[in-house]
Amino acid sequence: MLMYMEPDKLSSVPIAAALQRTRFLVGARHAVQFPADTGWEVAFAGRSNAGKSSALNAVAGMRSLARTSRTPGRTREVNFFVVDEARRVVDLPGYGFARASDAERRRWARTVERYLQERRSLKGLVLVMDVRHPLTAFDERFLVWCHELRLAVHILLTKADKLSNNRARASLLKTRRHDVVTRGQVTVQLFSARQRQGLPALQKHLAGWLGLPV
Ligand SMILES: Nc1nc2c(ncn2[C@@H]2O[C@H](COP(=O)(O)OP(=O)(O)O)[C@@H](O)[C@H]2O)c(=O)[nH]1
Ligand SMILES: [Mg+2]
Repeated sequence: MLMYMEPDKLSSVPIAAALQRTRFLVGARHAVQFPADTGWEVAFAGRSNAGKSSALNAVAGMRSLARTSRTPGRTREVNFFVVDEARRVVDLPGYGFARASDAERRRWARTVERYLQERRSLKGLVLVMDVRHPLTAFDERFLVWCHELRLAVHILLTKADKLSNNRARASLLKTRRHDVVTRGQVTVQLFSARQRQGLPALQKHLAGWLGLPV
């Protein structure tokens, strides 16, 4: 039976369906454990507690991810998820976690730097920030890093449900105007995992990077 659907919903359905098949593959502590570097890959980054896992869950409907991200140790790993045999989504370990030692921070930097520098299949990065305090010092450094590596970045200003529309919009405009953003290959959008706000826009962005038919 044919049902009427709004054009925006209609166009996002096949992408959504493809992304919803995403499954956990492996948690890597070292680069040697990364899966074969072929096809298309997109990575999610951001400070711990920014809302990275919730955004990934919303986009990929990964029930297993929610569990994965609560497993001790897993949040310090590079977690690989497969969309299909040629496409992957990666959850990078969050930075700025509270009780990390200097040695842990150095290990984080080494693993993530190595991943960003060497990953040929990496087509773009989703950088997740809390809409209430975007562009922390570390976010800025991370963006400079991505700029130097010529990596495309899509900033997700998440937890938009925590602000009024006006204040969320103000945060969006302020972030878009920041020179670390205007300088590079960077796009910015509002998002809420809780209210599924901005989900079709994020799915379209991912589909573009992953070479999924839109
Ligand atoms: N209100 C609201 N809370 C959110 C949203 N996304 C995540 N959170 C909450 O923020 C906290 C951290 O989320 P999580 O996804 O685990 O962050 P991660 O450490 O970056 O993976 C949790 O308590 C989530 O419930 C959102 O869109 N809206
Ligand atoms: Mg997480």
